[in-house]
Amino acid sequence: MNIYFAGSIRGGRQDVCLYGTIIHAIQQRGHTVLTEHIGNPDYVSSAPDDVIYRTDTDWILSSDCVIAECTQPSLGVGYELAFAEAHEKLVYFLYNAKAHLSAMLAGNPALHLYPYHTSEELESLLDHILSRYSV
Ligand code: 6IA
Repeated sequence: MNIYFAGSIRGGRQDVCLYGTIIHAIQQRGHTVLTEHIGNPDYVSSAPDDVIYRTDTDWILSSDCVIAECTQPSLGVGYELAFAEAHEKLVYFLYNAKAHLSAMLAGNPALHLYPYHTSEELESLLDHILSRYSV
């Protein structure tokens, strides 16, 4: 399956290694991550913002589902998640249970929210989410 992974870029790169771990775990389970660069600590891009916007929204539309790591707040991730929801894509929200998740996510009963405490818990949540998708 083609999975769009969303994680903070200009919102702050504190969790970039965590993103890399999640992306690797998704790939190890046999799926394609359209946005592998999100987990690369050295990622730079000279593409203009309008090209980034068009590429990313096209990828969301072509993806089978969206998985987001929402611990680090990011305007871009929030926009992508609302865009995906508006286009009837399944979106899975992963976040550290200690994070103060925005009420706009935490308060929406229609969302698939997955708080986790440990990296083991995160791995088993990914297993749970990805078991719905055959390779
Ligand atoms: O507001 P943010 O930058 O934190 O938004 C991050 C989200 O928007 C990610 O999930 C990305 O899919 C998307 N996004 C934002 N900026 C970029 C980007 N280059 N390249 C690809 N996707 C992006 C920005 C240039 C960067 C190297 C500084």
